[in-house]
Amino acid sequence: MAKQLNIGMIGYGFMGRAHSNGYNRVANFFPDLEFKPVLKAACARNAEATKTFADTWGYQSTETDWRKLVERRDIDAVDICVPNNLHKEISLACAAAGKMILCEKPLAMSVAEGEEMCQAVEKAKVANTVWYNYRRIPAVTFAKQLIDQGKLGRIFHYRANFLQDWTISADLPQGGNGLWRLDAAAAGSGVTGDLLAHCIDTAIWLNGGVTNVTAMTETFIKERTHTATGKVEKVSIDDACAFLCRFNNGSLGLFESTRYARGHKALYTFEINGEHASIKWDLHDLHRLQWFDHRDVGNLRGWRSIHITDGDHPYMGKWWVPGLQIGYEHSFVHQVADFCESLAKGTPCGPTFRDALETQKVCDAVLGSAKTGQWTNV
Ligand code: SOE
Repeated sequence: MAKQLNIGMIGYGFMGRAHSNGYNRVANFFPDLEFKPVLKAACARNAEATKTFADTWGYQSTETDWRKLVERRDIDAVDICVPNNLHKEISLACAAAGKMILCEKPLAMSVAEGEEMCQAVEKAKVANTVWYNYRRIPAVTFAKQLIDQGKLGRIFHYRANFLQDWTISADLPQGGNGLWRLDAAAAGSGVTGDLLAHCIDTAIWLNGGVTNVTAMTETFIKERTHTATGKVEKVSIDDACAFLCRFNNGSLGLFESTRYARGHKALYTFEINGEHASIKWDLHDLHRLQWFDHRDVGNLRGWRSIHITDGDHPYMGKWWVPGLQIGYEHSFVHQVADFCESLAKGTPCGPTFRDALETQKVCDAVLGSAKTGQWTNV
């Protein structure tokens, strides 16, 4: 009989749904886990909307004050799915109450905040993880295995993009549901914290730490109506960001993100060039890993497109039969499964707050460099 892991969810937006789906499906596909999530309570300020969310996803109860949820004795783990400016306060309260934390990315508004959060969870010794979900797309996890096995040899280049186009209209307000991502007071930054943070997390995981960066950012639409005040206010987020970096292993990095790439909805791609082989991955074709191996016989050498759906590919043995693929939402199921497994083993579930702080450090260095125009150490 599995032990219950009682979840308290704060927030009910897009991510609240993605995480709830992960909790709901995990036991069907990972039946041997020692812990099974139970959706105990959902919490948000709007009582009616919270009730609808709770009924839709199967939460047993609702709260409208996150402090009450954190204090509840029947909650083991709190999922923080609210705008970034609330991550720190809620995390500190959870740590003080001895609750485990699953926090939406990015960890915090700044390195200083993130450091405080790390100290709080480490002092309280509560399990913690940050939802950088793309690590757990099977093709990305497989790339990690290939790199760790040394199949690429020495790595020379790491290239990543995250391109979207949903904020091009000047009529789009800042602030409010979904649109808080455009409001620096709630989000901290624009594409750097929202999109590049994913690319940086994956890059650090696959290729190790970053030494220094040089960056540029742009805010294309300088003023937008604020949903809360109804007034036209200055936009302080970065709409686009590009940076170069050096990794600790001597390789060079090139990263770009924007919400102004007309035609691209969520095009996260990366390419890694090593001494023996190269890897390419594309979120729009997420179950494929492109692989080029210079050690192949010369006249057969070329890019292979590996369909990551076999039982011996990461996570895939848990799903359907070989050849049948899974999607975006499964990365969250995998993170829940790994969190439950690490609880059983008493090991950390990466990315922990401390791991996510490394990403935060790169983000802060990128934004700092864009301001000064100087190379900046991480
Ligand atoms: C923004 O549009 C967003 O939803 C991010 O907030 C997510 O983290 C990313 O995975 C998809 O895009």
